[in-house]
Amino acid sequence: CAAEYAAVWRHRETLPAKMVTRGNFSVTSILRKCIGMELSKIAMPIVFNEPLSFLQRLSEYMEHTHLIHRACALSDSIERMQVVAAFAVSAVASQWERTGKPFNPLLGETFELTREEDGYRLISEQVSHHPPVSAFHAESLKQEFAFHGSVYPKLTFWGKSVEAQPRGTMTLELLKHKEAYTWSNPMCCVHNVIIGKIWIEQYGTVEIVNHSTGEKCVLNFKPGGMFGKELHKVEGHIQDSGKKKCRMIYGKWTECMYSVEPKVYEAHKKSKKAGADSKKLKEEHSCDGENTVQDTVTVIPGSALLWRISPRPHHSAQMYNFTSFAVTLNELEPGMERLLAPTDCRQRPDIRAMESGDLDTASAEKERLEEKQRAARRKRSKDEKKWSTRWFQLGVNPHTGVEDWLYMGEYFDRNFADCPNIY
Ligand code: CLR
Repeated sequence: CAAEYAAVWRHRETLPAKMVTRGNFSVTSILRKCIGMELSKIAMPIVFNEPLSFLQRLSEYMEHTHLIHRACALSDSIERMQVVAAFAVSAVASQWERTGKPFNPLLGETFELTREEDGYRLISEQVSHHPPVSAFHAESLKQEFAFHGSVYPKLTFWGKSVEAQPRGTMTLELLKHKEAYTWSNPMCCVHNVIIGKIWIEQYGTVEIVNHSTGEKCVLNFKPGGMFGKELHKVEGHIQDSGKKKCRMIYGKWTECMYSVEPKVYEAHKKSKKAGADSKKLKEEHSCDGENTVQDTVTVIPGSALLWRISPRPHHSAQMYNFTSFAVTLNELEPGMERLLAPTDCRQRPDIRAMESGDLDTASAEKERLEEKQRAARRKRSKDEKKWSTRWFQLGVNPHTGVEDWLYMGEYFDRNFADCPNIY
């Protein structure tokens, strides 16, 4: 039963209320004591949040699902890898300019998302609280693909910046091609979280492996460096099972990705070194009515465009820098309320209150929910009972052989009778 709620629903384009700006909220005193600490141990005032749960934020990996559909339709495995690489990069593109802290999911919290128009549905669950672990599983409505993973974010507060290491494996299965690709996401560092101009770096090597063919894509997310010249740049290559480079991939995770033949790439590099003129195509990309950002990617002639980001919605800056996709995540579609699991984060009163601009209620409710969670844990330990997850189970990822949280199915049968009462 795919069409469960409104078949045709125009998703909202704005949030119900304007965001409350952080102003000159004094947090220095709180934060001075916290350098080097794990972020989850620091009680942050709610103005630093964004009205989404971390489970919803993770589902933003799905914003560019059209790329998975495109990969499914390609008959050549190297061509598929190119598009999968673009998908892996696009999955982290919504991080750009985002500095709000999503709400920590409560243990047992879930989030479901069905997108008929994009042909998939997703379910996620908070499977562990200490350490926090979120598991998600997305599947095509026509059994064409599955995309799943678990994220164990390790967050460190460095005074001016927050560093997030999103441990955990992403697995993309293209069922028709009997292929599985795995990778893990790059590091993310948010600079000037408290004051100053914020900027976000994603850096590190992401290795995408096609387990059926042995082909690999190695992507290097570059750190900003001394003068910020390399900021947002992603470069890499695809190699066949014999380790021969067969395609170069380049671009920026904030903007677009291209692929080109290695020969052409090398020739271009040489000519640039020799000082010969390289054709620079400036691309203007406006993200908001107020601040126009100029981004440049030097396009090497002969390249193929793999992916381009869509512009942020109007007034994104007053909506926590959300993308159009993020704006819709906490929306209650008609008929949805009676179908949702009682654990779905759309039902969280603190997030709902923050979304409608009522920070006092949001803060009080957050406090209440966290206390309820602590009380439930104390009771479990007194009764010597263990928490059991509802939709996912700890197992072994068949492709990597590494421990992973695997979806057990049945969520969409909607038998929610034994869901825990967490709100
Ligand atoms: C980045 C993309 C990864 C998964 C991931 C894990 C943790 C997230 C991080 C992403 C983005 C930045 C993040 C972090 C948790 C907290 C941090 C949202 C989504 C925010 C910016 C911290 C705010 C801190 C305050 C002091 C304001 O694949």
